[in-house]
Amino acid sequence: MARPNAEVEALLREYADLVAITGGDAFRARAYEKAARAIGGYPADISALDAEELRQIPNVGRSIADKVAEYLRTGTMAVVEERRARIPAGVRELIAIPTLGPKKALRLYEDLHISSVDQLAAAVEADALADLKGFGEKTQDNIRHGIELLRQAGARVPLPRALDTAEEIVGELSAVPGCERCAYAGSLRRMRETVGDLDVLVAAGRSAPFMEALCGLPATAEVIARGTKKTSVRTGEGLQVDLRVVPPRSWGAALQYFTGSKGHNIRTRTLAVHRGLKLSEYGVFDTGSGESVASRTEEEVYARLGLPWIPPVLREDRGEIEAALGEGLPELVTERDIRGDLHTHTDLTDGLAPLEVMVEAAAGRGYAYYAVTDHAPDLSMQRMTKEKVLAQRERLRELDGTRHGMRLLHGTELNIGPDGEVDWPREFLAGFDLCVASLHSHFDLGRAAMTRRLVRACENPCVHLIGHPTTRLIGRRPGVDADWDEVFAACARTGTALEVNAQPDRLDLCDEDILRARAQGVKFAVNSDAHCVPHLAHLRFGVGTAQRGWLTGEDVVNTWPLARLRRFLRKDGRG
Ligand code: DGT
Ligand code: CA
Ligand code: CA
Ligand code: ZN
Repeated sequence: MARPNAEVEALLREYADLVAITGGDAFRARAYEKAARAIGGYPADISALDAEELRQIPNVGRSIADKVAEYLRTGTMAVVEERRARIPAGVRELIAIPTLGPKKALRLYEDLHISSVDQLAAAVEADALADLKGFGEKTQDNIRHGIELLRQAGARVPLPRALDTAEEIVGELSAVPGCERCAYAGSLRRMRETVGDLDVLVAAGRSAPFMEALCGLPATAEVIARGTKKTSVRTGEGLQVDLRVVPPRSWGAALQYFTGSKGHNIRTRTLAVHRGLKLSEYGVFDTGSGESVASRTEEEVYARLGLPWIPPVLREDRGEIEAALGEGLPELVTERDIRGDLHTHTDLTDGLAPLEVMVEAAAGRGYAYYAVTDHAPDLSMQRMTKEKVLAQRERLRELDGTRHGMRLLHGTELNIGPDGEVDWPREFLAGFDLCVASLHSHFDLGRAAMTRRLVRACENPCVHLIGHPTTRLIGRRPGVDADWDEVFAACARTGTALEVNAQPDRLDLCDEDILRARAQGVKFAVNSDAHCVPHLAHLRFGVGTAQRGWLTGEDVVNTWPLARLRRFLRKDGRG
């Protein structure tokens, strides 16, 4: 995403929050929220646009366009500065706590002068909220639980933000004279769903110019520690970056060591010991002679241990060493293998872009097929009707095959009701090429009822794919409780695929659930769930998650040729 778009999106979101906290009208806060989404989702860099051009972006009216133009011109937005002066930043932090709304946040600030999550946690522990109106036992429990959730994810950064920062830093350091190699390692290279800190490596003869460069980067807000081997800084967004400069001959060993995971490294070091070797970030050494026997490339290092090179996404000590020594590593699905996206939206429901624009962008990604799956009527705020969806189908059939020959599938995203039933009668559903079914409500049914509900949905012959199956939101909402092994068995039995939803705050199913489902023979679809053009590119995070779940092209139905996919969609077990 273009950086100015992301900056303006963040600023407008902040303004919306501040309006809500200060008791401004809810409509106004929502208008800013919508404009923030639209600008974040706008495919072109907005920094070259004037107020008039900004107004062409959906959901951006005159007043918002003027404020954005002001920001692009001056670097600040006066209305935001005014509100910031009235409300400490920590109060806004409070509304990040699930279930704590802006009204409660303001009350906590005005009545108890609470302006940070830590202060709130302390107040709950000290039972200081008891006398506050509207903060009964249940609310306090919710707050306690919400703080816990926030803290679990808290210090960790979502994958896309970590990746943007890492790519920027690697780009800058690669341009420093004397740089032989530069890459990021750590959990980001393993594509974990959140990242604790960035680990950047440089291979060079002298370290000083790189340490200097890192400290001077625009992204760097604070230098934590500066040394000759390692320097740590913090970015303006609060992400820590550890830079290590290693001699070029140690590159492979250092990359292997700092990619981790810790668990994987313990296994590789043990393997080395069994072979009379010692493995460190400097190389593989003969224990007897102390001589270095491998260090220049990762391939060399692994080969010395009797292993093939192991893809970083597998390095979690979840059986990859055994597989590498035995039956072989899986041939992981790649982004290039994906022939089409099977879960996407348009502005007919809550997407931002019209059908034509989404289709054009999808064709630009080289897809062979593409499914449009707008929301079904039971999600009543989307106001879907039969007439609307049939009109969309007609338009879609006209577009079918006209963009680089890409084939279009007409689908819908159904809502799984509390009893496992879905929208629309069966005859009507039969008219769709593809039905995704997702949970959008009733998340607290209890384990048995939730399991029955999901199994029921799988047994529906019209349901091909369960969307974002657990409905977790990383750092904000845990997944629903169900007997997942039973659900996975139902998927395998009925030929219902499970989604690996690529939205970075979902990544649902997650890697561990994928591993469990795959063991039962379930098939998967890796989808963007795009609500605007830039979201289509989120697919890479879904592919990373699928790889962490050991999936191959054979496991993922949207890598298959269309004819085979269509057979699978008949749900007759002959996929
Ligand atoms: P994170 O930052 O929490 O998302 O996760 P990682 O895996 O990036 O962890 P980090 O940044 O602490 O360390 C980067 C890598 O360096 C880690 O994956 C493995 C290696 N490493 C760090 N400390 C140790 C250690 O004490 N023992 C071993 N074997 N490896 C370590
Ligand atoms: Ca790290
Ligand atoms: Ca680190
Ligand atoms: Zn969706």
